[in-house]
Amino acid sequence: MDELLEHFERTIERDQRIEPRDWMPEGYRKTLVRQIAQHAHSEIIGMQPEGAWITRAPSLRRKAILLSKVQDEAGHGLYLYAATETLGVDRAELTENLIEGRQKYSSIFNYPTPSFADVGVIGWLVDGAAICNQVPLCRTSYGPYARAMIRVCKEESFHQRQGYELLMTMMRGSQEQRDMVQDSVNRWWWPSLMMFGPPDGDSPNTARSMAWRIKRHTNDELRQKFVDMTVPQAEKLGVTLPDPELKWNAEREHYDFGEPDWAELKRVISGDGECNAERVAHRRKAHEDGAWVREAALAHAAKKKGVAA
Ligand code: FAQ
Repeated sequence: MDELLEHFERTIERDQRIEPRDWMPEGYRKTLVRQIAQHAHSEIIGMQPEGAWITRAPSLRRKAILLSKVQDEAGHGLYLYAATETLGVDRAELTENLIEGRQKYSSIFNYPTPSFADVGVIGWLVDGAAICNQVPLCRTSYGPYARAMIRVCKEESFHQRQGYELLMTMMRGSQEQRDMVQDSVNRWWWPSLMMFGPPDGDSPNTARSMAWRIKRHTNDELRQKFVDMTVPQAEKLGVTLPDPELKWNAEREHYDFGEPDWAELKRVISGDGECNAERVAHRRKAHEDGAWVREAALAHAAKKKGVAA
């Protein structure tokens, strides 16, 4: 046992990957299942806020782009469920955990999308935050998760650009369109900062996950990186970020920014956000409506096996 643990620790120290067949401490496996499953659920639930706009997109071009983005999110969810399955859990069980409220998904998807500008702002801010968080995860210590992140990040990059391009177009439009963009930025800015999780002093999992190199940066480090990256983009776009404390700190060479409402994050994570009930009910219905597909696929697989035997 000591030898196995030593080998595991040496692999982590050398920045090599742990693979599914390798021995790993139970806590490491559990942490990965928790994080990767939450990540997969986020991608799947994350299809809903923008998906609501597919039938109402203002042009064929916008509809095609949005459709493709939402399909990519389904793909990300599937790679991530597959990565979780390499840790010995079953995808059906993970879906049950999500719809029964036993596993979390990102707080950000519990906010409503009342205007088409929200599609652009989700691409710009939410995918932007996702990229900040996920690029370092391409070097996470668990091989299947790290490899899934490489493709996911490439696609998220396209998502962020389409969001920014949509907002650029709207900002060149009428005053009403510019107001829609500003209103949307006002609503999404703080929830986007909360995506990175609680502040480091209040984050029970960070120290352990950093030691195991599952996480490569702390929540606050990534939040700062996101702010630094986004402020110049907001200036170029011509929108105001709704934080009076936001200003360049020449000494730190970073932007200073205000404190997100952590009580709101806690509330949303614990199920009491504006759209939590709706998101989970929608997912549950889609799962139940899809039961016949799963049954048909199993029957087909059994039949093929019978023929082959
Ligand atoms: N929402 O100790 P920590 C996307 C929970 S991107 C909900 O700091 P940890 C792409 C946390 O689970 C979004 N829960 O936890 C897309 C823990 O609870 P537990 C998904 C949160 O794990 C874009 C507790 O609070 N990305 O989907 C949140 O070390 C556009 C204490 O927190 C990922 O999942 C939150 N915001 O750090 C799709 C990235 N924050 O489990 C569609 C991978 C914290 O102990 C459209 N995950 N919690 O009961 C991570 O990097 C980490 O898990 C963190 C949290 C940073 C999210």
